[in-house]
Amino acid sequence: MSLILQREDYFPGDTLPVTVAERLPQPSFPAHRHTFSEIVIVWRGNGLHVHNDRPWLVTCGDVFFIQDDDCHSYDSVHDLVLDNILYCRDRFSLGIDWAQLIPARTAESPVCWRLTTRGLALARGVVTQLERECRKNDPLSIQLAEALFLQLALILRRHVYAADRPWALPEGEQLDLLMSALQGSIDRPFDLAGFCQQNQLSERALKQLFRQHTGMTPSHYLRQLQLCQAKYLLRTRECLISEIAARCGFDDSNYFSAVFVRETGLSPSAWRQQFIASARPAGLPCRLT
Ligand code: RM4
Ligand code: NI
Repeated sequence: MSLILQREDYFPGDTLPVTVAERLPQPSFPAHRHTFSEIVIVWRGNGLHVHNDRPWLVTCGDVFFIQDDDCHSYDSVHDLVLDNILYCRDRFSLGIDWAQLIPARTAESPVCWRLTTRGLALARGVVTQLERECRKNDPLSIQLAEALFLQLALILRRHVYAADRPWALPEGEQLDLLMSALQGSIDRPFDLAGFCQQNQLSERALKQLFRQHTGMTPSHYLRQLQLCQAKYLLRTRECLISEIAARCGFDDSNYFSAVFVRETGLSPSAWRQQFIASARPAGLPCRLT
């Protein structure tokens, strides 16, 4: 494979650290390497992108990080519209640890990210500014271009949404995921370790995040949800305490009663008694569904 794209052919100046090559559309393009790196952001359409021998069907919201020694090509394109953000790391002058920001490929796989819709819109705005700035060659524009590139890299980091790497989900979304799992788990035990494993999240980091935002641990939160549900059922249903316990995630109704007493100061039946005298019509059926 001999095609190597040269900096001179793509960068308008030899000090410019970054430039934007719009592809409206991106035609089929043979396998090649570069003497620069690129970030590819796909805006619309679709096509086959072969990156270091691995094929990806690319479409709107896909982002690829291409290192200079990577090899890639485009094929079977249909109205594929993308921007190539070309950059030369050695020309950057801000003291940024780029390795922390721009993901490097691993031995097994190149890096493909998916951006959330919001991330895509934000990236669009920055790329438009960057594209304008890269046409100028004065020192301030060059610095501004680098700053905009930094902004873009940060936006990508923050708004990545990758089903195969949910640890990269924005923190708010990790929290949403956990909250809804907990809410859906009122009637059964919740296995946080299993949940984290299944969603490839770090249990420690997630617990910390949860505490930061709610002031509780996930298990404390779940326990409170279960107790609220139990109070509601005790008040509105005339079922056995053991049935209510089961409905609230407790296999053992003695244990349920012990927890209930500890949390409310009353046993479940005493708690229910408080409402018996009040307006509830007699003989309310036990319907728990
Ligand atoms: C091509 C194609 C290549 C890119 C060059 C700059 O059309 O997108 O991947 O390296 O442009
Ligand atoms: Ni390329």
